[in-house]
Amino acid sequence: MASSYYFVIATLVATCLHVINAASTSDFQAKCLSLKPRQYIRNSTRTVLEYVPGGTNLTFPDNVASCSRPNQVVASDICRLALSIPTSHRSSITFEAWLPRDWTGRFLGTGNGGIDGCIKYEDLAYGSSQGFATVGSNNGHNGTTAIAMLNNLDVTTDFAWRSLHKMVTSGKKLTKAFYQKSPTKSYYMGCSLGGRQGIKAAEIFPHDFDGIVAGSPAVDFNNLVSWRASFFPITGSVNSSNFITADTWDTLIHNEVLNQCDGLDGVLDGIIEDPTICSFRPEAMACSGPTNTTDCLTPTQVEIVKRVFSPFLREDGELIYPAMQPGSEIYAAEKLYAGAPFSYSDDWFKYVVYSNPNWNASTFNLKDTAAAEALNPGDIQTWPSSLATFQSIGGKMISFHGQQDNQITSFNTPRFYDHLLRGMRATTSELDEFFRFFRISGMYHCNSGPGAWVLGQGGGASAKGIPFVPQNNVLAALVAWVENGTAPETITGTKFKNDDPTQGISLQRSHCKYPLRNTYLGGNSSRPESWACLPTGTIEL
Ligand SMILES: *[C@@H]1O[C@H](CO)[C@@H](O)[C@H](O)[C@H]1NC(C)=O
Ligand SMILES: *[C@@H]1O[C@H](CO)[C@@H](O)[C@H](O)[C@H]1NC(C)=O
Ligand SMILES: *[C@@H]1O[C@H](CO)[C@@H](O)[C@H](O)[C@H]1NC(C)=O
Ligand SMILES: *[C@@H]1O[C@H](CO)[C@@H](O)[C@H](O)[C@H]1NC(C)=O
Ligand SMILES: *[C@@H]1O[C@H](CO)[C@@H](O)[C@H](O)[C@H]1NC(C)=O
Ligand SMILES: *[C@@H]1O[C@H](CO)[C@@H](O)[C@H](O)[C@H]1NC(C)=O
Ligand SMILES: *[C@@H]1O[C@H](CO)[C@@H](O)[C@H](O)[C@H]1NC(C)=O
Ligand SMILES: *[C@@H]1O[C@H](CO)[C@@H](O)[C@H](O)[C@H]1NC(C)=O
Ligand SMILES: [Ca+2]
Repeated sequence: MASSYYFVIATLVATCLHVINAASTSDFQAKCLSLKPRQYIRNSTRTVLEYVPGGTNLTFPDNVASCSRPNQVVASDICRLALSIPTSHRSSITFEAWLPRDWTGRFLGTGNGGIDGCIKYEDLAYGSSQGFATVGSNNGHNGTTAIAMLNNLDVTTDFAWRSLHKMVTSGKKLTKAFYQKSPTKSYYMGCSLGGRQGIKAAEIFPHDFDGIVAGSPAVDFNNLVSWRASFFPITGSVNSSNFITADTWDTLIHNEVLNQCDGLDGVLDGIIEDPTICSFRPEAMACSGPTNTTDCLTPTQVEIVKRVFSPFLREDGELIYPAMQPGSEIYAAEKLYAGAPFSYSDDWFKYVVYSNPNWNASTFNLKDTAAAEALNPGDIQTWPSSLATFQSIGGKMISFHGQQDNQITSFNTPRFYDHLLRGMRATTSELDEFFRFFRISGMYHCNSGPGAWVLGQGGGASAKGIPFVPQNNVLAALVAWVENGTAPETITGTKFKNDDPTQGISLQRSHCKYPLRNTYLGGNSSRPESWACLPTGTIEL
């Protein structure tokens, strides 16, 4: 009797819950479809307004192919809104808001990459699944080239900063209209160009975000573009006699880098914990005698490798951009050392700096560097010497950088950190009050690599298999810092076996806050407790 009585009650409760759930789903759907964005965003054109149930594999038939994002699985129930919003009489942004049914009250802006043109749908899915009202934009143009910037400074300006700001101000208005409540806190997350966008926002629109994750930031952008352009004249074209093939970079050179530097941290694991202490000597691979084999380098090739790993300097020896860090060669060879113009730099000079599609990347030299710097198109540089306003209103920023980054040398972020220290006349512990930088060993550009690289940083790496908690997830760490005052001391990254969370954890490491260095204490090196963050002794604290 009793058991069937309870069964009836349980069934009734379950049915009621289901009805409540169904009712709120249809309410949410109705609320979604009744949103009138033009009331809030003047002159905007609505292209999509739809309720999307969690689990839907959404397709984007109009998204340009070069963005390589034809579809996205949506993790949780959302109201999806897409708009075209003008930014001038000759420019506009494509804007998306993914407004979750289970809203935490938080707002999240997402960034872009390269010289895109591409909405990061994976970050919209990630943010909305964690309860953020999440917005993204195409940064003012579509696709992965800069052709749209040719003779149109408005498109360049959108790319440099205006698209993000427009996206945030529009996104906050729409979030408030939709939920009838302003967001409680506003966050940003981006990597690479997206890291730069976050730092630029902190500099010129310090009220836009309460918290910013700025990964592998493309700061000092003009000089970054020149540094990347500098490799083609160094390597020569694929057909030149001393061209170093991707195969040679992959095997011969990368293996020699590991041979010289992997063990400096006490553990032979393919991870160079701190590449700043790796003084790589390519001479070790020089052919002994006139042999022509793939097992050694000619004298000219030794010089090429040396130049690749040297700082990029002006004629008077002043630094333009720091050296590529060793450990990145496998993937750097695919783009930066491919014996062809690096497309992002090539486009920037052709369509933005010189407005000359016939500009020839093989002639790149220091005059081009100076021209790009002097022009600073759309004020894209992003090299603030102070973020005092952002700090004074309570803003918090977390930066991270993969220590085997193959696209933006990780040596540039310590340089930026030191630039802020000097500009703000701060000590590291003073900077720590609002800006913390974590060096992620064994991570390539923004994600992947031999190290413990899964940190909840978005970009498709999302939060694969890791909990949304401050210790393991950089976005959760930012939320805890902003809302609870708990600042992260370390960020624990995870490496899954074969990068597949279903196969289990292969390694975890608690990455240190700069300028501390992860130091091996002994024991199982795949466990975080076998390492400690210690002062390097080479940096004045
Ligand atoms: C909206 O469009 C009108 C007419 O084209 C224009 O005059 C006005 O400046 C635009 N407003 C905004 C905010 O873009
Ligand atoms: C989503 O749909 C596309 C085709 O539209 C398909 O290629 C892809 O595998 C699907 N993804 C999932 C996870 O089902
Ligand atoms: C960019 O693509 C979107 C579709 O994803 C389209 O609605 C928009 O008009 C395009 N923008 C430009 C400037 O071509
Ligand atoms: C290199 O040589 C191949 C075949 O000889 C040719 O097809 C290719 O265009 C050349 N590439 C460059 C960049 O000169
Ligand atoms: C090595 O030998 C091959 C084939 O004989 C030749 O094509 C290549 O140019 C030589 N490379 C160097 C660096 O001398
Ligand atoms: C670029 O300049 C190089 C060196 O002067 C020359 O060999 C090459 O043909 C030029 N490329 C184009 C596309 O004009
Ligand atoms: C919030 O702060 C308290 C006290 O500093 C700390 O014990 C707690 O773990 C923090 N909670 C979160 C979610 O960060
Ligand atoms: C070391 O730690 C890793 C990660 O926790 C674990 O998978 C592995 O089995 C451990 N190795 C030994 C020898 O205990
Ligand atoms: Ca190592």
